[in-house]
Amino acid sequence: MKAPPIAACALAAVAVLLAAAPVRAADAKLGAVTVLQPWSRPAQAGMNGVGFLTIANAGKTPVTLKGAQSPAAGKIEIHQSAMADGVMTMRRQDAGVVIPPGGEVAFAPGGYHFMLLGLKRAQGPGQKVPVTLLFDKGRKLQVELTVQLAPPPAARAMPEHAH
Ligand SMILES: [Cu+2]
Repeated sequence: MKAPPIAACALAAVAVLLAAAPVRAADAKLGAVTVLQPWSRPAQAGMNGVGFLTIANAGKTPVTLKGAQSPAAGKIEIHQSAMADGVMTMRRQDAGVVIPPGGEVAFAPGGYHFMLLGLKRAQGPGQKVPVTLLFDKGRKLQVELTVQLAPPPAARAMPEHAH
C-alpha cells in the first residue's frame, strides 16, 4: 500500500543557500553502523523541519532504520522526495530504510530525509537538534543535527579507503 504524496513540506527544503561555510557535524557510531554529518536547516517554531545525514553499514548483514524521534518535534517521519510527472512529491517510508551490508544510504536534499513535524521551537544556524534514530532489534542511536544554511561537503563513509 502506497502512502499518499506529501507536497506541503517539500518547498522549504529545496532552497539552497551558499552563505555560510558549513560546520563539520559530529559523527556517531552504533556497532557496525556509522552516522555521518547529521544536519538540519533553520526553521520557525511550529513549522516542519528537515534532517539529513548519511548512514554507513560496515557489517555483514543489512540494517534497517525504522524511524526516529526527537524532543524538538511532535513527530518525525522518514520521507523520500521524488519527481512524479514533473512535480516534486514526498512519500512517507513507513517500512523504514534498509542499509545494505558494506553500503551506505544518504539522506540528502532531493532524496531521503527526516521530516521533523511540528517543531517545538525555532532553530537557527549553529544550534543542535537532538534526534534518536531507531534501528531494528530495538537498537537506538542518538545524534545531533547541526543547524546550518548549506549542506556539508559530501560525506565520505570511509575516508581511510581513499586512494
Ligand atoms: Cu518530507
